[in-house]
Amino acid sequence: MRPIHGLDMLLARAVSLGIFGTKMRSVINLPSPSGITAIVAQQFDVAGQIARHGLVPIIETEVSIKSPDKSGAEAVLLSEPTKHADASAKKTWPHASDGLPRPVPESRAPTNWAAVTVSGRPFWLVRGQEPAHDASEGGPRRNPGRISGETRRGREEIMFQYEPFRDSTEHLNDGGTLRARLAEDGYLFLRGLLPREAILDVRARLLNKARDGGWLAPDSPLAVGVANSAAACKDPEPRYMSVFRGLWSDEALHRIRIGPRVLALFDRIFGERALAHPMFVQRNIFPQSDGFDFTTGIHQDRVHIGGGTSYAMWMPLGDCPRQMGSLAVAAGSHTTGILPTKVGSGAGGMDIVAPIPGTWVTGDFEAGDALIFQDVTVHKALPNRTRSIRMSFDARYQKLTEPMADTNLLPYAGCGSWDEVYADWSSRDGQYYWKDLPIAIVPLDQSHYERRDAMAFEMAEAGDRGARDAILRIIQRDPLPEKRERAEKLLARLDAS
Ligand SMILES: O=C(O)CCC(=O)C(=O)O
Repeated sequence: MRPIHGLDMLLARAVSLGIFGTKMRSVINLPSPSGITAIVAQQFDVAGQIARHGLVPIIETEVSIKSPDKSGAEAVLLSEPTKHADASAKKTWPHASDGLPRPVPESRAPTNWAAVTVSGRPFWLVRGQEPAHDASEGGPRRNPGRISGETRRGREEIMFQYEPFRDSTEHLNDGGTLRARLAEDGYLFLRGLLPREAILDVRARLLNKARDGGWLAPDSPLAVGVANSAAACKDPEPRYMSVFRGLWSDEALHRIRIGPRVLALFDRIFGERALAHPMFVQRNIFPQSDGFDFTTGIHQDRVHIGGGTSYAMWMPLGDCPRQMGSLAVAAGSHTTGILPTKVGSGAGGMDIVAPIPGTWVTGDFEAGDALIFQDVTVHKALPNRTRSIRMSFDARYQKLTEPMADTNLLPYAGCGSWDEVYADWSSRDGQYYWKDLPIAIVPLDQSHYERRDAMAFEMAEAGDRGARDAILRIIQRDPLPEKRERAEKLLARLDAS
């Protein structure tokens, strides 16, 4: 490779944009041992520079298919990369009889990659095969050549292929087209719905609180939001909630979802007056690591939101490229009704178990972009593979004339009463805005949670830690003291096992 001038600056910029890693390619023509050794050493040198920025380098040295002695050159090449690996990695990096590295099952790499660490840092080597289709996923159709991504559930890696979002920005002021697209796809992707500066302002307010709560790496710029990995935590763990309460109560955050641009958009979509639910979710997703994963699983919102038909607006608080864990929706999945769920770590401690209809779509978000989707549209988050906390909020909207489930009138679970939420606000603007509205309030259909809880108890009794998130939710949120007590005992048993 030719020297890359200004690489450190470029890498720092890549980190700030949430880039996950890099790929470098060198081509070998002849079986020259000294030349090949130099090429591989150069790749590992540059990879070290890349890894020092926290990015994952992909090293790709390959023999040209036009080489006059292709197999000779490959034989020399195959012995090279292991020379640079840690002793521990060498031990766990088995080779097949053909000399090709085999995937290391314990690694974080997708299954078709072999991983090796050098000086304790991960380097990933592409093995050069297409991933096998995981039939058990039964998911949406794959589209080779499109954006690829991975999701990690436990130790499994499942490869998905994503289409890009259909962009509806140019139809922002045309309620008829927005309605037609929602009816067709179940979602709308809108660029620049809100001013970038307004979102970045809310982001800075929340990051300040996150830093005070110990969530951020002390020596990094606030705006990048680099996580303190030792503080990684998730909703509803007590150590998450103690910091989160301050974030969720932030007055600028509350106002942004009920601002005139947002409400006017939903008025246009509905063709009548829209109602913003008082309850909404603010999410802080710490980076995925070997010991931590809080990637939102595949789900539909209807079971959690209830009432009539509602629509979510998901908005990252800052730029959110796919690598930071942006949202993906299964376009067209909204016509299939409510799909069966199992206990999981997804929204409300549930994940969908049925094959997913539709086509997965996703994209990179910039501050101010919004994704709107119906309450039966299947969706999930991508894993956060950056070093920063992914901050976002998702709020719900419906026609004022439709019924709303009672739970949407409450503050977020664990955040106290509305008076407590508003206690530190500097103005009353936006407080109790729903009080005088003619809302038909109905009870939330709890049957989905009841099924989840029965399943979680059964799993926890059998020592299955997959029930832990659901058990935590019962402890924090269930109104029945005897149920909470049973969950507490089971959690203690799970954590001791
Ligand atoms: O942000 C996430 O991780 C999940 C968001 C989500 O599930 C929703 O908006 O309904």
